[in-house]
Amino acid sequence: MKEHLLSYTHPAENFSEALPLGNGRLGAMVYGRTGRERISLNEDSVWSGGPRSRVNPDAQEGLREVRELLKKGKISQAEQTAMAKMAGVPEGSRHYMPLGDLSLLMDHGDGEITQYRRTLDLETATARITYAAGGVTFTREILASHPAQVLLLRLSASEPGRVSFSCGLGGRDDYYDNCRPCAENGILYTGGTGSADGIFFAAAVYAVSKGGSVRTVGGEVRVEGAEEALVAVSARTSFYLEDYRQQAMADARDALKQSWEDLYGAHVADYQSLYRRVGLSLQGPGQEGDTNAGKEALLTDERLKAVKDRDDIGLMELYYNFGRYLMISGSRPGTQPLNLQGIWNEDMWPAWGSRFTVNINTEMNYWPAESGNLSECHLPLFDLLQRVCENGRKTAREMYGIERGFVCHHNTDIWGDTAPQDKWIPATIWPMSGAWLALHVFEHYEYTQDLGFLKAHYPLIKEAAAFFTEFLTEDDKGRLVTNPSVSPENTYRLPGGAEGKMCIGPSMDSQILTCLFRDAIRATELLGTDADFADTLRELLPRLPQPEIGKYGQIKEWAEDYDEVEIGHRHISQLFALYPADLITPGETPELAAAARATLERRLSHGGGHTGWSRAWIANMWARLGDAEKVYENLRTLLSASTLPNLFDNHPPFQIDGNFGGAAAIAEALLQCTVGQIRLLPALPAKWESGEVTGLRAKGAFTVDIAWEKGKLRKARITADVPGTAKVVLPGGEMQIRDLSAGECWEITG
Ligand code: FUC
Repeated sequence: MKEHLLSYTHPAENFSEALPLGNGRLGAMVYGRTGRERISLNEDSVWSGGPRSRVNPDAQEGLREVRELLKKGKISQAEQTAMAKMAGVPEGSRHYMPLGDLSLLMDHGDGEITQYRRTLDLETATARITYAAGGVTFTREILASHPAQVLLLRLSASEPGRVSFSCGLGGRDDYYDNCRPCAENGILYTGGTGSADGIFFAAAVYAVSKGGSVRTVGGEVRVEGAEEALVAVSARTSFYLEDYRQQAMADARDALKQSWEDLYGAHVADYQSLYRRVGLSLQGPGQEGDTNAGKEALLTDERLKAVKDRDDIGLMELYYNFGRYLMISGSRPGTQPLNLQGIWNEDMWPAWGSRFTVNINTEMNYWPAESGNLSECHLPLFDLLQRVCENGRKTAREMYGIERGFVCHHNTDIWGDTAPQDKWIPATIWPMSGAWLALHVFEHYEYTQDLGFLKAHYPLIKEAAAFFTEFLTEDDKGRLVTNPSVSPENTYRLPGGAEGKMCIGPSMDSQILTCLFRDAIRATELLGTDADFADTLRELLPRLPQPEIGKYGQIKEWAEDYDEVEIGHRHISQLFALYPADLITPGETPELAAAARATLERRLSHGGGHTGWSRAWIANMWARLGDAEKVYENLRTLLSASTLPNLFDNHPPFQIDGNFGGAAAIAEALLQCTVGQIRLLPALPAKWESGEVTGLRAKGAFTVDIAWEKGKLRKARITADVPGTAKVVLPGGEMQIRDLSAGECWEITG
């Protein structure tokens, strides 16, 4: 199948039914309403307030006390002290905010609306709404252009002179200060998020028409009696530009100097240069009777309801493509990274501030980037990490008295805030996110083999690791452990029945550090730099605790073999080693892999995987364990239980991480890799009977195409970007690819 279309027969009633568009920076949710269209808008730098320094002035004293209290097992006292003396002040980093709503008041009479259709075409990144009113067919096409940096709408009708409407921005009277005509056919809206050192923004709405007239009326642009009209909506902020007002006007005005055909052509060419790098085609149950012509008729919301009772392989294909679509639409070089809602949020006070929650959610957003051949979409994360690093040095010094490196806790914001975010014991004091994010830097290098990138970004890896050379403390077995920390966001039960959250040396921390030290050492070798620092890390590395097996045959989550209070907890941090890391593999650590399986089974048999992102993580873990049927089952549950009508992931509420985690799991079923090893079809579900994937990427800068039929490999092709050697693991054996030169490819036919 070729699944690229989301399709509906009714307008969106709410955000969860509206369709997302984005050019990386500007986001839009299209409701597709007939009388009064609503398109909710975002610009990725519209965040509340300015940068702040929030380190608790009592933090160092608190740190000493908390460490001692934890060592003595006085958990509750330690937690109370930590919240009072270590949590950031004031509480809370900045949050993401909407830009406003574009409304279009359509003037097509009161006739009955018939033949309504609303689609989002992932191949062209274009939303399209058509319906008939009073015998005339009206069409609205909407896209977010990256080349033109505007949201564009084309409105047309089947009869000349019938396109009449008013359009303008609203919905944000709480922070728009000004709205004035800036041209005969354009309005400029300006505002700020309420604080003098915060972010100011400007949005412009311009329109042009073929036939009829365009003029501004009040705070809107009015088009009357046209054959066709184009509307451009732009937005710029002071976060990126000093002359953001001028630029907002120029964006919209200049875009409309071009024809729709040119604008559309440039948009599609730009978008497809990313989207078409990967092609996925799955064949299996649920596709009987589907034809290409009939595909138009498949309604996305109905498929989602039906997938509870029937297989729909095509929907999985669509979900993968949608994940890539969201990545391209929400994260481009130079933009902000994807937050909890990507870039799509219409709430003034969104859930969890729609921030960067960096104890899993932001990282998960980028899991499919490299394998999905969207490496450059990963870059905004490193720009944010740069800001985190700068602030985090200060936090390391002021909060922990550590002069080297940087630290960040479980949330950050557009300014790269690094102080503990809130007062929530299961999450707040967790100094590991800088370390986890730094792993993404090295991962980007591993996939691209871009030494220039590694050189430029190596300081992030180095400083993330350097912090821990001072922060780690010795446990009673002489091992090096974090203190204080948490196993994100879980609660344990002490033998006496009391509960605890904060602890010394949770398993995930040691796993993250094992990977970070390994990557940092490797980076120094590749760059021929910092030999002394590498030696320090080589000494510390063997002293980090390794994953251990507990009384249920599970991977221990904490240093002690505690029970969890909520056995089916959504976080499965102790399996970081299995995915995203590669410290546990069925081939190399079979006992730990069996324990990882026991851990997953234990979580799942107690209601685990109840949030979308958790379900998606679980699917990835099953893929790593090579359990194809469990991958399938969990992907299907992700679709049936945690997916909203517009295909957005549902926490609940909407949270985009599951979309990316789910997309990553689909790729993970088809291809897994470490540097030097490429596994083809490692967890191919039986129901993906036949199929093909082209353009996936593997570490070592390889591009991989795989075709299979009735569950058997039919053909594979591996192309090297740079000279390379790798072991290829096939379903039935292994082969060695030796010394491919740049551009050369290796093929096998099954
Ligand atoms: C973590 C998760 C929650 C949610 C929040 C944004 O705190 O435990 O489930 O995803 O981030």
